[in-house]
Amino acid sequence: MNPIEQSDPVLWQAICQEQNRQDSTLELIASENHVSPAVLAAAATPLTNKYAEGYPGKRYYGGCEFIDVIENLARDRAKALFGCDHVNVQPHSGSQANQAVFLAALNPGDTILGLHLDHGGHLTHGKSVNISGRWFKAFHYTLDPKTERIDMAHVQRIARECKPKLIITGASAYPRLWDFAAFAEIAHEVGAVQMADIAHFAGLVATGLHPSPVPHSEFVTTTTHKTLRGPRSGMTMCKADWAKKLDSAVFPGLQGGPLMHIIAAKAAAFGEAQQPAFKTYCEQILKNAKVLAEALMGHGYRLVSGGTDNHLMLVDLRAKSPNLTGAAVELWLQNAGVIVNKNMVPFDTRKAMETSGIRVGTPALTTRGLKEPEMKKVAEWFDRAASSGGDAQVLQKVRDEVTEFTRSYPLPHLTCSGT
Ligand code: DSN
Repeated sequence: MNPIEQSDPVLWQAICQEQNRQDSTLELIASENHVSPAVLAAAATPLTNKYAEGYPGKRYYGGCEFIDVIENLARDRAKALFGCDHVNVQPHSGSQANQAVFLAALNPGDTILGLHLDHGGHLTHGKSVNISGRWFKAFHYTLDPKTERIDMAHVQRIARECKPKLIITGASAYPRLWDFAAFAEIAHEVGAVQMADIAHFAGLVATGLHPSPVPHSEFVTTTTHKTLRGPRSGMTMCKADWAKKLDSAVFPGLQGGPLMHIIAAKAAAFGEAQQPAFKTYCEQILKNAKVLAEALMGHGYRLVSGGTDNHLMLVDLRAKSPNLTGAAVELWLQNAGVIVNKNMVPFDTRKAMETSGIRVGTPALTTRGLKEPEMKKVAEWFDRAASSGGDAQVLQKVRDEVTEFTRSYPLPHLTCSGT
């Protein structure tokens, strides 16, 4: 029996309900994944008890001799995976991984340039409501209206005009590859440093399936829980000459004690990512994404930029039916057991809480073992739910089929009973 079950049945029930939800639904949120039992186990260790402010060999607390081993393991594995000069594995999240770069490389009021949030960028890349947009003068590049891809001539023009100190690459809803070398050329021309936020496609970079920004960017940040399939957390890599400033920015600049149980889980995930099986997994993510994209287009959906080169795609619902909104479809799909998030499409006329688009990705379903034939089924369920007009009977029928289907792809988890 799990100790929580005995000591706190109310909490245990909610945990089990969430676990059962994950087990019985299809996770198509592009930024989510299912960690391995080893990563899950590492995150649930007594390392959570330990204060370890500082870095290996230079701590502000006694008793850190094994903590040092663990943090060094995580660092060494991350360096080997990405080929970077230096890495800080202490950021608690992707946002803090990015903030560490801001603190290391910028002063308040400096100018930054990143992809617009409405075109696939991220909140922390200069959105006005985020600290990155409040404390810095943020400019944004947008996608080409025809190709819906990044236009390097447009980026160069804006960079020459606004003269940023930092150029941010990477996105949370961009289905195409990034040309980090071309960005580096522009950055060097205008005297900026480049920060590549590879949170979404870090697993693809680690396995050589997406161009790496490491040779071209002063800083590379990532979350560790998306395609990299580690615990919910972040990390920041940099060139050797930024190492000291980066480490001071993370601690004591932004954070206090590191979450050592999560750093252990990162070490476990990075160890898994070094295995040949992880490359096979990432290759399958890409194959699945291609088949899912084709199948969705076959059902009459338009994909932003006409397809995908990575793990995600943005479905523009308007081609299917002009009145369909992302908010409605997200809810209908949820009722059918298919979990997605509404997302603005480039040049969307609807707002972020409504949207004309849905973002979908294949990392989590690929972890569960789904392959190309199953992607076609998933597209069919997506279409039946999205075309249902919210009809409860149609949605329940899909829900029953999805529940039955997921029984063949069980997730390794805690053992829950009585829910
Ligand atoms: N919220 C994440 C995503 O879904 O892409 C990015 O931080």
